[in-house]
Amino acid sequence: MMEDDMGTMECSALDAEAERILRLNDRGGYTVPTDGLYPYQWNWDSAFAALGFAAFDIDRAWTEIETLFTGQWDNGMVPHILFHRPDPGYFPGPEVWGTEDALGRGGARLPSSGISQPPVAASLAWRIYRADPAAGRDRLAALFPKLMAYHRWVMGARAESGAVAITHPWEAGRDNAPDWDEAMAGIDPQGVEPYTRRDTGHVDARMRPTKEDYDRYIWLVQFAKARRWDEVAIAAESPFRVADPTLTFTALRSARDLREAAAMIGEDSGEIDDWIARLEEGAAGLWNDAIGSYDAKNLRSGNFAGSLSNASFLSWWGGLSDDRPRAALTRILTISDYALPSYDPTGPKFDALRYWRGPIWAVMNFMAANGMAEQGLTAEAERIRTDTARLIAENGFAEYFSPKDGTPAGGGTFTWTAAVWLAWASPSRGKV
Ligand code: 2M8
Repeated sequence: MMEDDMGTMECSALDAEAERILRLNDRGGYTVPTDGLYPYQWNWDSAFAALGFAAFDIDRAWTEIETLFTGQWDNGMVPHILFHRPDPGYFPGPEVWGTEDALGRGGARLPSSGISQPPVAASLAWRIYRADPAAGRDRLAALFPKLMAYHRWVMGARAESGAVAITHPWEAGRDNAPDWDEAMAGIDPQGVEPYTRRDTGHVDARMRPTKEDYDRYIWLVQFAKARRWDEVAIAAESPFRVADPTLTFTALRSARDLREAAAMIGEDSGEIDDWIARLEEGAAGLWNDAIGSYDAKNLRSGNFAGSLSNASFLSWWGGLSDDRPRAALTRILTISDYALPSYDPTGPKFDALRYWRGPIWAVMNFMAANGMAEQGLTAEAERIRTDTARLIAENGFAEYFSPKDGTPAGGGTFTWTAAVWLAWASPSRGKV
């Protein structure tokens, strides 16, 4: 759909609906991804929620990120979930994570998970600042040391190969992506305590990870909990350690945006320059010639996953002008009715509705396309933006969408889909 194809009335109705969804999912200072299925504050969802709020309520946008950082650990880590208020509708809850006496948690005041997520907060905070510098200057300056501590943790705890590694599939945010299949197969989930999934009570099980996946997710949580969430012990002993394009490219992008923020505030950026150099080198190591794209790498075996994913196309968002991924991108855009699928539709593991093994995710489209536009791939970027708008206009603010026919999947009235609409996909807004 080109901009002109959507009537002004339809567009403003969707703008209003997106705003309503953000308000609906607002729990007072933080936003849940969607009611029921995800009743807590998630790290990267929240940063995107802030971006959405910035389109109509800049103060509320800053509050969202500030609340996220109230859960920051003493070691700088920002958890992937903050359990502000108990809710039995989600598994695994705080008692399963058991982070109370975690090394690194220090005086963190909030119950939380023990792992992190793609570090997009710095980039989105920078974007929100640029939308209204007068409103954002002091708020960004106050957040800056916290953002620096977060990235110091990312670089210190996870960037031993230059690229940024995950210790659990949930850290990549792409929970059941084929990227982790080899590393997950290396886990024997013996000794997992009995548990009851809650997600399949909210959403069709065919759209969710399998039981084999969940056994391993919980096994990895128990493994790290038994080590008091000690990053050094986990790095030395866990069977699961995978260098991930999502974390690597989002960390690289955030480092570049932090450098801009440092210049604005008048802070030295020497440390950030080092991070950028290390991450660029690490990113280069994720290039997999065999599939002509960036790829995840199992740091235990040294093997690439062989997975052409939507995260593969975040290299432009990471600020790399490398043109090599363009051939794969052109192929994916040509064969897809809607872009960008989370996994190559011609690949052996493609599944149109199963979560991160095929479906389209608005937040990934936002980052991929904005990166492409910045690097001169304007036609590709516009194709992805109009596809995102069409998916939402035709199917609503779903968690994700089938790349075959746009079928909405997962949860509905979804915060980050609404946010991406307001900040970027909507023909009328798109101003953040
Ligand atoms: C999904 O992940 C959570 C675990 O973190 C889950 O399935 O329970 C992912 O899509 C993740 O990227 C996202 O942040 C989260 C909340 O939307 O849901």
